[in-house]
Amino acid sequence: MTFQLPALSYAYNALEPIIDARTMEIHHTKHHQAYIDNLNKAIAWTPTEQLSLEQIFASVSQISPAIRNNAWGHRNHSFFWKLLAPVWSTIISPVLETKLSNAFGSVDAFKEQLSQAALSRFGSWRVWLVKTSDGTLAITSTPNQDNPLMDVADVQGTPILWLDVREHAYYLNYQNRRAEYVQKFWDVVNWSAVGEVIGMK
Ligand code: MN3
Repeated sequence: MTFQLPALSYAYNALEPIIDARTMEIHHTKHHQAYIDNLNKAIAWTPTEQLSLEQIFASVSQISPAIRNNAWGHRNHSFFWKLLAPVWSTIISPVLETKLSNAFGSVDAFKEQLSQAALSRFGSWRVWLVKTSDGTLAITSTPNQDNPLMDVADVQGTPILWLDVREHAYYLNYQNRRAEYVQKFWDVVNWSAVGEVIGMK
């Protein structure tokens, strides 16, 4: 199976002024594409070539780091694009607001806790909102391209939302002002998509 870059459901400039068109284009066509190219290169002429992404993840302990990192990079970014929407184009539903408030105190407290988690990590960490196996919501972080779906994750669960805080996600617009990027990120979250994922098992 050869993996291909998924198209975005919005234009590169759709998230301006929070995320600029150039950053989106580079992030999508260079960074995400690179994960896909490296994944296709790593699986070529190996038995893994016959597997779907889900099958690759299911046997993650038996596959090479190159396949593992690039497969997750591909999956994480495909997911990330769906979590974004034009500024204030979606709202938090009452059901979602209740779930977030029950777990974190309030929606603002949830945003604050996830932002703090994102800003307190250095290097290649990812910060996630996950739904754990008992149905509760939790914030956790994973190194590199790892994911809370992996059996090696400290907190395992279904990813609901993650925030890309690598420099390539914001540097053109924000340079060293990562905190400002994290703060403004909330204005382009696709709350409809987040609500849908939370509703899933
Ligand atoms: Mn990225």
